[in-house]
Amino acid sequence: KYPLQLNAAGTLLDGALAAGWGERTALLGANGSWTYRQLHQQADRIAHVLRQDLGLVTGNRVLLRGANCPMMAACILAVIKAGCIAVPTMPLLRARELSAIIDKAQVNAVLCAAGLRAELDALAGNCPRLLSFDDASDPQGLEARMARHDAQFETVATALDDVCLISFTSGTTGVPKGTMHFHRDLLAICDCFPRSTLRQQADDIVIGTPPLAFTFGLGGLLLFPLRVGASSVLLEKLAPETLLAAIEQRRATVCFTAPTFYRQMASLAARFDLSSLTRAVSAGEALPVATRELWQAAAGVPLIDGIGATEMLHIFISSAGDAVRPGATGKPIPGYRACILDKEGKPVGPGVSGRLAVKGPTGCRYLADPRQRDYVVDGWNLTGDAYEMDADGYFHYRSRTDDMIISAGYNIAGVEVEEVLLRHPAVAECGVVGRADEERGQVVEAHVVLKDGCEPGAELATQLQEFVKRQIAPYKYPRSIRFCDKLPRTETGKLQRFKLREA
Ligand code: 3SK
Repeated sequence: KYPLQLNAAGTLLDGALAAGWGERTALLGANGSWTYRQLHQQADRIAHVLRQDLGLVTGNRVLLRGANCPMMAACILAVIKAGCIAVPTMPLLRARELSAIIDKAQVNAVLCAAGLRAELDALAGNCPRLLSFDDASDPQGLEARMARHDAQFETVATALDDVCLISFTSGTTGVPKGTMHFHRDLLAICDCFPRSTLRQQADDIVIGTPPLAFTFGLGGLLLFPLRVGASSVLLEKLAPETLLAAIEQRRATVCFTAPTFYRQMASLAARFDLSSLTRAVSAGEALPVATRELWQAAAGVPLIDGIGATEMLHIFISSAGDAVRPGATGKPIPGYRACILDKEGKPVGPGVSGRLAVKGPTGCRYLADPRQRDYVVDGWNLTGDAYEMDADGYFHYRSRTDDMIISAGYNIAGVEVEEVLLRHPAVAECGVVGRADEERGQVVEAHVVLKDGCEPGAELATQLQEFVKRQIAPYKYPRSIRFCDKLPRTETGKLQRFKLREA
């Protein structure tokens, strides 16, 4: 339904002015806010710098490095508007990881926040042309160059299925993959979940933690609000208190973050006025029922759970409002289809768990990666998640397909044990994995972070084991319990179970 000639950033930015939203607030950052007109002008000036100063041509790749702030947002949009391909990267990446991305994506230029240059400077010979932003004193910096250019740039005519974004994911296994997305994909995600499920409105003020370099954040905090003329608060400092204070101060209406963050915010929520909030989206990890209940009770705002994937660009299963069924992620959002496949790739019916397969307007296209063959089969995207569909068509998360624990012949989903442990008053966070065991093949091992003031030790370990045995089949109880200060997580908040297994 999109025109053959399509530029996603042009559609969003030029479309906003054409819709008369020029004077509306688009972005709120730590140092002030930008209207839609200002965002349009900034992006246009950057696009001129890319094409004229750097000599980039259509299809060139530009690595972006910055925390969530208006300039980072403008850079992403400018790269796409200029017909180039945006390669946003997570702010915490180190030189080695950045170097691997530069090589793999064959990056032609880099736009980097001045405060994050060090890791790229360390690459010396392996970093293409680099311009810093957010440093007004740098005469060669992006802002100084922008000042010499016109605030109007004619959007480069691209095709709807030209690549405009390469998003890297290290996933939970630690081996990075580049996922390529078309111009039409960026608009498709705006026209699916936000319309049917989130019900994004022009007067929304969105806020949240996912980096713009993570497609959860790119969609939720930038593309979705731009599509409807809403406003987005971009936060550089991310802590539960900071997010709660910003919701109160900015009167935010929609929040995007991961389950762990909702859990942490729940214990602090009473100190803040969250009355502006009408929707809270949870994704990035499976949402434990305990966390859903804790947040709802503390903040009075129901959670909209969703599963997405960098490969699929954004959320494809979710439910909101009266359609929510606690314990289930939801149903395929309009535009997507989902089914469960057995080990042979055959669809299974309700009540049987297997691999989740999805089909829709977006899909996986790995950049030069043999794993493409395993991910897309007959047009179905085979996610790495084990799910079960119930008789009413709701999809229930079971585990990552490679995370199923097989102990003495029993299949045990670590997430089910985590659900129970999280209900214990001493447990702040936990991760449950299988540990090799001569007798049982694997045993269930829980890595537990305790709440402040709780004492780790054999007595508490036994209490936790008994607690689990009382609530689910006793063969699932964690025979091994390890207390730790924190759990290994990716920058996007996903638990790295492979690191727990290695521990
Ligand atoms: O990776 C995920 O979990 C995710 C969730 C929502 C939207 C996008 C993504 C990549």
